[in-house]
Amino acid sequence: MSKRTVIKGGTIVAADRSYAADIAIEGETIVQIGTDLSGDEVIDATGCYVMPGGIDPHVHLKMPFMGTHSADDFESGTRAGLAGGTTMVVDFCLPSPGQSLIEALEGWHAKSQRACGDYSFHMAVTWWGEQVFEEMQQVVDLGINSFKHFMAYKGALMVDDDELFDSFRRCAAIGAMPMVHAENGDVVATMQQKLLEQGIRGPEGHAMSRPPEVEGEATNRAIMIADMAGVPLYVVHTSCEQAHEAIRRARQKGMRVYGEPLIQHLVLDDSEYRNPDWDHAAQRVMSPPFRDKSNQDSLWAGLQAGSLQVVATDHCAFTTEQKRTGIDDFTKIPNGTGGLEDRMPVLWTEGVNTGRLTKNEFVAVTSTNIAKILNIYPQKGAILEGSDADIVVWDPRKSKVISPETQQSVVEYNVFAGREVTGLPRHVLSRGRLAVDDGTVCATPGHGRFVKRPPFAEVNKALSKWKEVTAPRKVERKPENMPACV
Ligand code: DUC
Ligand code: ZN
Ligand code: ZN
Ligand code: ZN
Repeated sequence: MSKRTVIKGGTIVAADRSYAADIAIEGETIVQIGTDLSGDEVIDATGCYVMPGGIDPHVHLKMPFMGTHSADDFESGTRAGLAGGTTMVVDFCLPSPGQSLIEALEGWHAKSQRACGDYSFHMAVTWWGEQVFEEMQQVVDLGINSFKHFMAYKGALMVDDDELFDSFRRCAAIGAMPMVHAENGDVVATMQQKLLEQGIRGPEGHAMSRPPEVEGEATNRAIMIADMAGVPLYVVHTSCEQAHEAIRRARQKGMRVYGEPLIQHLVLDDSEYRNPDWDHAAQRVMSPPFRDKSNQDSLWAGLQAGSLQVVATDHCAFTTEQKRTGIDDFTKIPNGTGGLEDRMPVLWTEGVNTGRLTKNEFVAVTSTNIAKILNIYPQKGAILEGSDADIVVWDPRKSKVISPETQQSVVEYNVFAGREVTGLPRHVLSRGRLAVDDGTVCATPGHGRFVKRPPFAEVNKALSKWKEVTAPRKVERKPENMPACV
């Protein structure tokens, strides 16, 4: 029989309630919740909250992007997550246009072998054709139930509306959920050219080329397409009121549409791009860009009201040297910021400690809602008998000042540097194994496992009032393949 570990003396904080109880773990699993439990080993949780490990549904580890690769790999990225209480991440498998999805997936499995914590993948649809159409079913059979679509990055990753419609209908047929990066890529590309022509070449041009309007429009468009395809929709990195408003309206009509603010957009604003230090501004270049205070207020309100369900990071860290590729041209600055280690402490500090979120809401938006939306609840996202022992013993009095000197990420700066956080993990368990012990990170490379996410049941579909008129087309958008008008 395996060793029995007991977490004693803490208050369990779940998405729906808080209560005092001990937790017994055998192997990788929670086996008992109750009072006065005993075991071979005791983890002291006195004065702490005991919460399900965080899940970050949106990260990019060693992703080939904009001529380089994001700097954190699965080892440093998942270690950073664990250091901050996040026990599972979901990365995006990105086939290059024309590449087999299955071949790309093999590559992603190969590079995740040294992950310290559990992980899953979303599959990106970066091109369209019969092969993609067919392979989407295989991808679902291999444990991936979500397909991401870029409405931006024209000429690289972007797919257009007919491809979105076909892919969304394919998702509906195979029990998968489409996701979108919602920005109007055509308008962004035009704005970028105009700004460069006007001589605006610095990081401030990045935000100017991607105003909230381009995000609001694309969010509305993706929602309309999902409605017509009869499928739920997950909108990644919702950063502004215009996108949030579209999501609210769709939900009010009865559609399953989910919105995912990032911790960066909740607490950092667009004044960062006007910092005279080029490196400082470029380090904060990501898409969508940071917004003004009124948009931040909208995101916080959405988390309170439940119209936005999830807080992620889009962790996609680049070193300053990598950022300098765009020294003369903001369109060449690799897009992305880190945040995996800081998401939970910053959200606790700015959300729970300020009274904007309850502790239970904190657990919902960092873990439980995500597990439910991604169809892995209650294996993940819960402290229940039978759930994986992914657990954070959270000390609400522990403080630190965020600094790149002490972080796990390999990049040499941190967009939250200098910020004091109160509320940090004391212990973190990844499937029963200590990854943070009394504040010291002791994560094990290779311990992380791929988590399969089963397809959604028939009932998990949007309430489209449209009847499907045609089956999704499998063919590539070549003129000779276009059907004749009827
Ligand atoms: N946005 C980023 O900032 N980085 C990675 C991809 C994305 O959409
Ligand atoms: Zn490469
Ligand atoms: Zn994106
Ligand atoms: Zn992303």
